[in-house]
Amino acid sequence: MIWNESKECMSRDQLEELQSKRLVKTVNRVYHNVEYYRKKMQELGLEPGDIKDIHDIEKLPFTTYEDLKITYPFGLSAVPTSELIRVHASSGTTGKPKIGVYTRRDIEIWSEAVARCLAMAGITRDDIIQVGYGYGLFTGGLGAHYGAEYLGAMVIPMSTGNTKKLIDMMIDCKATAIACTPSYLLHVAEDIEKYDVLDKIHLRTAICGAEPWTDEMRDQMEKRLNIKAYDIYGLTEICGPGVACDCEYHKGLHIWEDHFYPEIINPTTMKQEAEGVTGEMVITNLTKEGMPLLRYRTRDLTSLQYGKCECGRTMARIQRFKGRTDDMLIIRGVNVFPSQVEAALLTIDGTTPHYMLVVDRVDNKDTLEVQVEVAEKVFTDEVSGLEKLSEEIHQKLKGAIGLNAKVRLVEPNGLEHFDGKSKHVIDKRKLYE
Ligand code: DLL
Repeated sequence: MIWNESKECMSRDQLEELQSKRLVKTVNRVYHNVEYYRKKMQELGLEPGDIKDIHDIEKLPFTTYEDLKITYPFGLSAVPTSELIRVHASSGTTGKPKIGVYTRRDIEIWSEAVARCLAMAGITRDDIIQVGYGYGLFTGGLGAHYGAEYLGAMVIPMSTGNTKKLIDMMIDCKATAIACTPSYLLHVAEDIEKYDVLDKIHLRTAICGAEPWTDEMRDQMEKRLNIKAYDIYGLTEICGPGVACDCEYHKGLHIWEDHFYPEIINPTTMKQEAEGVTGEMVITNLTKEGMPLLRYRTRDLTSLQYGKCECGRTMARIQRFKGRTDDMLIIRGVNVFPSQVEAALLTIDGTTPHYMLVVDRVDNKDTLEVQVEVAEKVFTDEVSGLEKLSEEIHQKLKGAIGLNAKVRLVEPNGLEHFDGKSKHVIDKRKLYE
């Protein structure tokens, strides 16, 4: 279902006109209200009048995590505190959290953006949706909650941390949809199988995001739970979940370009890349009042596809994320993303998507150990079966990442399972730096 047809399906010409108007307004707002941005623009010899339409965006300065740290917590706010009604934060990998602040209108726009995503996943006001993202500073819980209410669906605000209760409520309330991280949904699926209650659940749809996942993982979840699973993207700095989501054709995530202007840049030259070329995604807030960011470098690696989708939407599509620039491991000179390992593992029968890459440096040489949790049915097999599986994983990984990794099979539930964002890397080399 299309929630807001006049926006989601508008012609590219109309969209460009709207984006131009909104960019000019945002640039004026930050220039006059945010000293940090005014200085950044002045350093480039820029005045608001130099930005006349959306094509002038390349003249504007980038915003980075470093800028957020310098201005932490409210230095990029463009309105007086009396107009702000909410703050969210995401733990940065190092140092200060990444903050987002919101006016009442920002919350309304964000809720509508999430409602568009939920509608795209086929969720309606007749649905009962369990929100299994964490509630609190993290944007996942409250973001999905407000979006689902905006749509008119009934929300069960589960949060994370108690899977048994979540499954009990899922059965008792006949929940038809769930919003949570893909790794948590997997954990939920395993417990549903463990308690043997698959025939008691009414789930049809899952809306998963907050971390990278693969088509192989989608296939697995859809089959195990007999549902349709959709990918939702967002980040605290821009607003939270609901920046983009994929439709039933799964050909990329439609980004709501009337609010969030996307660019792909080459992170080395900092120049814009053409359609279809992978690079770092940069997003500009076109309508945010509380803390509008100009050309925010997300560190997420992907490409953009324009052109009308079969679903009728005209909004650009973000292709599956390759990872983050700060996720990329360089092992013996080879670039490795955890998502490549995940995709390879999921093609092998008997493995699970619970895995950990342990990177170390021994005698000045990088080593990689891939720990993989195996499925219950395999674990009860004989040793020879496990040896064969280990060798199969070794070969598949070599094909996928071009490295000889040491494979260590781990018994079911032997690795940590996450109910929020999952972690897949232990890089011991960093400990010595
Ligand atoms: O993760 C917001 C969110 C909540 C999105 C719930 C979707 C669902 P942060 O904690 O600020 O915000 O983390 C943002 O998570 O830059 C990506 O690297 C990653 N990420 C978010 N969604 C996806 C996704 C929330 N669908 C960071 N696929 C982003 C891949 C994702 N990565």
